[in-house]
Amino acid sequence: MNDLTLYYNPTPNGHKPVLLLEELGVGYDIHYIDIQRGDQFSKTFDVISPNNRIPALVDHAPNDGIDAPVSVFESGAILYYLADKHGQFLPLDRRARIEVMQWLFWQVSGLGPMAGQAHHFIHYAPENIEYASQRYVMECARLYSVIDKRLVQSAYLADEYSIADMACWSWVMRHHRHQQDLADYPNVKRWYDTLEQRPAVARTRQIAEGYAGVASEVSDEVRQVLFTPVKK
Ligand SMILES: N[C@@H](CCC(=O)N[C@@H](CS)C(=O)NCC(=O)O)C(=O)O
Repeated sequence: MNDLTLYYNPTPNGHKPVLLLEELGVGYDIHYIDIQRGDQFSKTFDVISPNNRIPALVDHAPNDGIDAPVSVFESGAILYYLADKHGQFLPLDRRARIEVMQWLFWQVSGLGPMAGQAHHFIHYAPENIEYASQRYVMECARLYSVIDKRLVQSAYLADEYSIADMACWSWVMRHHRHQQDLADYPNVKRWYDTLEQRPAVARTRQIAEGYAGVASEVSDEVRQVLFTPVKK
């Protein structure tokens, strides 16, 4: 057993910690959470991830002088925890670090939720609500323009390749699902093509292929698990 256990499903938020772990080259075990079946609502997972979402991480050997595991939920917090612990992909210098953190926060509060809602209304909603899907597609377009503008000045979102790029890559890889064409964002396309050449990105894709993700068409049963407003 490795010191790190990643609670995972092959979704954009799930890819993020895999990519970082692959970049770091540290050992980890994957605990697959079948979100279509409702594993995220189990009592044991609720202790690790009170938001009932993947990903989550348990570090059984945090090496911080305290003899207890560290448990982390929220993809951004997991990226921060691992990058900070291993001293990679997150600079120590305060100005450089906040540059990474601002793009990481931008991703977890903006691109992820907006693209996620676009996916929902385009692909999963039981009825077509044009206003909702267009609202989220337009917001995705705005957000892609923001990073396109940033990537005119810099090869990466911060000065160097960092956890902010990893967080954004995992959603940009689904650009067609939120109806974005990378031809409209030449700098995002250049950045994306550069990241696609990284061996850790290829391994992340390969790992994802080994697990069943959320199907592009979901059954009523799965819709009930994933999209019912209140769970007891
Ligand atoms: N803000 C969270 C979002 C996590 C999230 O939405 N995870 C999705 C998969 S991408 C999930 O677990 N969905 C299960 C559900 O909706 O019940 C993060 O960044 O970790």
